[in-house]
Amino acid sequence: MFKRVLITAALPYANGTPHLGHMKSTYLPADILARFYKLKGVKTLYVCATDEHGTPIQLAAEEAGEDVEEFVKKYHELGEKIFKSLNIEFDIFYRTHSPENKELTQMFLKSLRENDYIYEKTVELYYCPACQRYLPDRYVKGTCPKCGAEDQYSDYCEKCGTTFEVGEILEPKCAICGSTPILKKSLHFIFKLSAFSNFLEEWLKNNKELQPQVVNYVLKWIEEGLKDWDITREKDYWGFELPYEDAEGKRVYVWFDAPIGYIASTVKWCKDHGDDWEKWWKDSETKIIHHIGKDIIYHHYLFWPAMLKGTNLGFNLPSAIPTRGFLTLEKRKFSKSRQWYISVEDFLKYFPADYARFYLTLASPLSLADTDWSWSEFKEKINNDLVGTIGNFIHRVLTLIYRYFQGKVPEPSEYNEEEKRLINHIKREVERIEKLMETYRLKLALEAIINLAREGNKYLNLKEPWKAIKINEEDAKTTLYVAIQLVKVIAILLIPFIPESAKKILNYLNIEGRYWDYLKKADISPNHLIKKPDPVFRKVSDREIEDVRRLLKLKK
Ligand code: B3M
Ligand code: ZN
Repeated sequence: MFKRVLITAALPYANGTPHLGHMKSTYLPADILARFYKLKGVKTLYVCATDEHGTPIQLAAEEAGEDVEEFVKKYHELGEKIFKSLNIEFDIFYRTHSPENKELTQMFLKSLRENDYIYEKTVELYYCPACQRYLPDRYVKGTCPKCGAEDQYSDYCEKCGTTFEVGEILEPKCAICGSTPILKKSLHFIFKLSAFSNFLEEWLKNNKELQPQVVNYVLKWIEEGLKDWDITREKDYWGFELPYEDAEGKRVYVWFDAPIGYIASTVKWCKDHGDDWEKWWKDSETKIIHHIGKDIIYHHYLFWPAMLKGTNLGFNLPSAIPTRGFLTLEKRKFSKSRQWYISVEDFLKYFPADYARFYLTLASPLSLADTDWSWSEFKEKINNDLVGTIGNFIHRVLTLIYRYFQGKVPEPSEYNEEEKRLINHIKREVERIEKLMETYRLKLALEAIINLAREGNKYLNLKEPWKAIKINEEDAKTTLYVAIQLVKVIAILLIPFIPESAKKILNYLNIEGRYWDYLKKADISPNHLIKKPDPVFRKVSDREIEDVRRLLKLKK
């Protein structure tokens, strides 16, 4: 058993703003899980930060004519606002360019070197004399020596799939200014990932919470042989300094300090709240759950556990790493440069945040497969499942109680077979939904909640309390008593998924406080007063769908 849950979501780069695609693969599932554990009363921290170092960010700042520190700060604040607007509720949204992260990163580097997991090596690098800077792989382009394809990155040919070492590509050109780079030698520090092959293999095979689909991939990479990892960049790189006397002002590669940012965010939160960060990272009763998109599997399933292990400082390894595929938009890749994406801001001009959360959850299975955002499906899920099934059931029950019993929950008589069956079924479903949530299958959990509402509607249609009230009032009372218990269950289960709407329903129900106990143990008692209900959801119109579609066309 565990006492604490530390939940992280991959750190967004501080040179762009997260869109609905990022929300579906990473931030929303993590947020739902964090809300779920908090609801259950488990000590939970949900941490994130902007990932602020590296060449792309440095160049973007230069291009914008801004100081890089100002630039990342601006994007940090922008990101913070966007997450808030979708009710992604981090306990802390910190930054990798922070004193805490610097200190921790240097601590990692020192320990790993002391333990012989970091060694020196002279490497050859491209240097652009015109720009007067070293050029990372992606900033040199040339012709593939194997297939002759032009305009390929210096480390990989997209045409024939060959990977290159520095110096192999023909006619290299600086991607920034177009001039021809020269090769320079430099002393670099290399992380000995290869030394962890056996350890990682064991860990991957024994940890039953890791996604089998991903584990199989990663085991194949280990089988093919892990390459050691150059974690050094040159002086003019935007990143932390290496804490070594022989490092001559060289810098730390962004992917080394980025995951350490998870710890730094925790440290900062603990400082601010008088808590002990080591409990969150070293205590065996803490569960650490990283949420990521499928493009950063290598970093989280290999580099990161090896780094943690290699320090020998007693860090826990990740308990689980829920990994999800991307979101396509009407079957095409989200692309900011092609203006084919839905910004959170645009979405919220038309619909409430909960509508995105609801639909994205249904479009986000625990799987590497990409899923699609389609506006017509969005409309269908909102109108049929959220409004037609959930909203309708809740509204029917609340208004009937309000109308016939002046808002007072009626006293039930004896249950018939149907009622006994339904009550048992609800109990079993709550247990099952809890299990689904604990194993990160949020889409299935939400579908099960929708189904509960569907059963609720069926039960009402069968019992017809609006007719029974005239001929058999006792029966109408029992029906509405049972039905409002189901409304309560549904509303509480919905809190992690659609928190704003759930709050409204709970407010009509006039219950508050220890929801999880309320869900599993207590009924809403007879004579309890509910408030006058209004419909919580509204349908999406064809007009609105046309409008948002037009917005996309404009972008194209
Ligand atoms: N900044 C973003 C990405 O590749 C990258 C994640 C860092 S997580 C430590 O999706
Ligand atoms: Zn150049």
